[in-house]
Amino acid sequence: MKLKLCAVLVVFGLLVAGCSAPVEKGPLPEKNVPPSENPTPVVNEPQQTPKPVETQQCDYSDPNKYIKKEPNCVVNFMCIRGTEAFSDACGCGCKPAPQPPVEEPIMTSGMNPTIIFGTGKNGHSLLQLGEIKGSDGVFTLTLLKQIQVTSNYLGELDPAMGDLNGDGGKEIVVGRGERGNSTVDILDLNGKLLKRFQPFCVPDTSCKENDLMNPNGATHVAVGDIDGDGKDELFIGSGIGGSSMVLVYTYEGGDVRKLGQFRAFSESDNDPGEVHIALGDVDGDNHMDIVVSTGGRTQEFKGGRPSAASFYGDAYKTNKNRLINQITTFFPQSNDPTREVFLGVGDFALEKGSEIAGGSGMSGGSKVNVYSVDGFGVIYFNAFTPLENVNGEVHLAVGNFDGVGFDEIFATTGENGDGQYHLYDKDGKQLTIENPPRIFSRDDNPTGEINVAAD
Ligand SMILES: [Ca+2]
Ligand SMILES: [Ca+2]
Ligand SMILES: [Ca+2]
Ligand SMILES: [Ca+2]
Repeated sequence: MKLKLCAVLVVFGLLVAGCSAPVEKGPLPEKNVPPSENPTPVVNEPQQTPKPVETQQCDYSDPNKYIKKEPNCVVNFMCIRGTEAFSDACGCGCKPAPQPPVEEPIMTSGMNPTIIFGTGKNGHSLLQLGEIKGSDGVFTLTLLKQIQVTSNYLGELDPAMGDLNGDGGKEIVVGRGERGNSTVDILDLNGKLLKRFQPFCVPDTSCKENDLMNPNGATHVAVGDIDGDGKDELFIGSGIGGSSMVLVYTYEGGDVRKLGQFRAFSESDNDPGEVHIALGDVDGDNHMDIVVSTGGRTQEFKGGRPSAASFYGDAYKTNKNRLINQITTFFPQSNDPTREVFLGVGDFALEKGSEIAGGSGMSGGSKVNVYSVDGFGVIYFNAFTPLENVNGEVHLAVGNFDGVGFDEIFATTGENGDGQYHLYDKDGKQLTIENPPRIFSRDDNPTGEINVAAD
């Protein structure tokens, strides 16, 4: 509780304080208030005859002792720190103030990461926190902290970052690549494990008939505040064989609670059953939407539908998973046999709502295509040359890294891409990153695939 604004007077050598509300005090000595130097006049000055200043000091040794016994007397003294003034039927005085609630410390170590990277296939299960800044079209990437996550079989991590508990600090969410046992971790920025869970049934355990299966064990994650309560929800997409499931969780009190789930694609639209997820308001109604895209292929997959992105508006609020639209991101002539699309959502055009950026999957030619929710193409460009990124897969993170104008697109390589990255503006023009650091060493991330997310 804040103390009332008090003026301190010196009367007969004793410190006496008079509080401003209600203002009941003797006239101030004229010498303290030269008219020409008093720009803020006292407002609501009571017009009644001022009472004499209370000359009795608070009994600081016993804050519970009443100073005056007169019922509802005027509080015109100052209470020490940790106590507060009261006035009630018994009198008035100082009493112990209620203790402020103990807030959960924000474990940020002063870091403000805006981008997070995870090792790709056959990597060493590492995360890297970074900060991108930009000024006058020149950007810097500063690597802040590398975090070792408990290894999974193929060492691939799919990260996301956001404020899950609403304390103003960011948490890290980590999904897994192939054979990752459907694991999802929540970490603080120092890498401390806050929660580990497996949202799908893990083979080798006793799965029941209605359990959600995810035989490949990959989990793709995204975070965003879907219900507008100031806390980011956690979205998990299935891996290959996982029936295109999207699960929505909230993190509270150190645990996770499932809010809902839906199937993002029919089997014919996404035979592999793997989904990538991004969050953003794509239809401009000020409610966050869930954007999902098709994943990689299975051995048996023989082509079929071109790769697609779908948008589910108000899915959480209405619990109806209303499909806003489904668009084709890459057409068959793009020669992308996997139909996989890596997603980013951001503001790249003046139109209402955010646009959807899709990065091509394996053998997709390192393409980035940006669409409006209506399916109109906004930008098309190649994020890497064939030599830079041999298999043509592009991972994306989107953010307004320089804080001005539209969002930028941060693109990283897929397998056999040597861990390279580039930054692009809304027109597909490559932006300069000064002295770009290597994100993971070749030993730590031998295939050069980098998963990336921004917040
Ligand atoms: Ca937080
Ligand atoms: Ca929320
Ligand atoms: Ca929306
Ligand atoms: Ca910008």
